Amino acid sequence: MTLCGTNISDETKAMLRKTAAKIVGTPGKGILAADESTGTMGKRLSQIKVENVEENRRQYRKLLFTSGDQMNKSIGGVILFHETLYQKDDNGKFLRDYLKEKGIVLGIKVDKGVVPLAGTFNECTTQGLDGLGERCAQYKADGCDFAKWRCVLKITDKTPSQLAINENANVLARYASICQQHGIVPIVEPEILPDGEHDLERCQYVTEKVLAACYKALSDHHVYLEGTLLKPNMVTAGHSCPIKYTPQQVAEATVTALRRTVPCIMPGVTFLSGGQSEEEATANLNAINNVPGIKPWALSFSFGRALQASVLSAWGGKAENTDAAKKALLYRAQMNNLAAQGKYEGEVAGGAAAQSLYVANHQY
Ligand code: 5MM
Repeated sequence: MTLCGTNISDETKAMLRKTAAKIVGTPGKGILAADESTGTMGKRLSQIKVENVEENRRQYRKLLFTSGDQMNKSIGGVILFHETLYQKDDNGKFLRDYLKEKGIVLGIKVDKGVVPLAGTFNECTTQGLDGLGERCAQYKADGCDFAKWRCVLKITDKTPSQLAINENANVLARYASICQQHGIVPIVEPEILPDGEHDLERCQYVTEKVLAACYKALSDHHVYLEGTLLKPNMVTAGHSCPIKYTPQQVAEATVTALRRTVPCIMPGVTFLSGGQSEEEATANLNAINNVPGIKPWALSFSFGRALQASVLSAWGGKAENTDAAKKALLYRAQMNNLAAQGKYEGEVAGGAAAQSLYVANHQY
């Protein structure tokens, strides 16, 4: 007979549960997704006219990780890109140690990016399984206790195809199983892109199908759900949909999709922001936490763009702006901390936080 988590020891299971609890177990805590690969970082830096070289990426990540002691009130974990894990400051201190000193859990992006899925209408899967076990062992030894793997699905008249849904669910489950065997909590991220004219109902339908397939695959691969986290899209209408929905409608659709598909034993849902403006993502997260009725998981954030857009814009690559940029990160983290508890009351409109961060066909 095969059971959930049969291939890992009770000790490993306890370790995985403890890690997940450290990341999202305190109400309001979420994740800073700072794992932009070099190409994606180039896009972020070009927006502020900063050259995409290792030194600038090092300066920027150091800024993020030294933003202040209050960081760990809102941020339970930070996802790093491989390069960042091994970068040091001018005194030879690993940047990652600034996070560890604050009790923030280190995460690492272990996928190797999206590749075309032949025979589909421009759909994709995510590569990186080769050598993943060895990489996980090394990352664990170097201080990482959780990992992230992002798959991408697209909504059009013809997609997502069943092939894309199944393939991406399977590869996420394989990745999750390998991580757990190395004592690493896998974040399962099946991102449904917001491109298109589709309405909220269509996004909800597709999200339910995708999540249901993911949990079937995770079960097939005996993944220990208590030692995982889920990083889904919020259920939103397509970016070009003429109908505008309220945060309450988004929240109702999102929580319904989760209730229908995500086992209650899974500890935390950490949403991606998916090109929403910082304020929009925060307001939607807040509404999600205020949907009445049973919500057995932590409902929190693992934002990339929606935690960093105003930081990048405040920094602008200039040393004299470092303090302002750090403040911007702490502020956004605090707003999302409130939202993850359903206590966010909005903020002064019109700043950088209100600007859309949507990028068409955002595959990196
Ligand atoms: C932060 O960006 C993450 C890594 O992207 P790459 O493909 O460049 O390596 C990305 O996976 C991110 O964590 C998620 O898309 C969520 O980010 P957003 O900006 O949607 O919150």
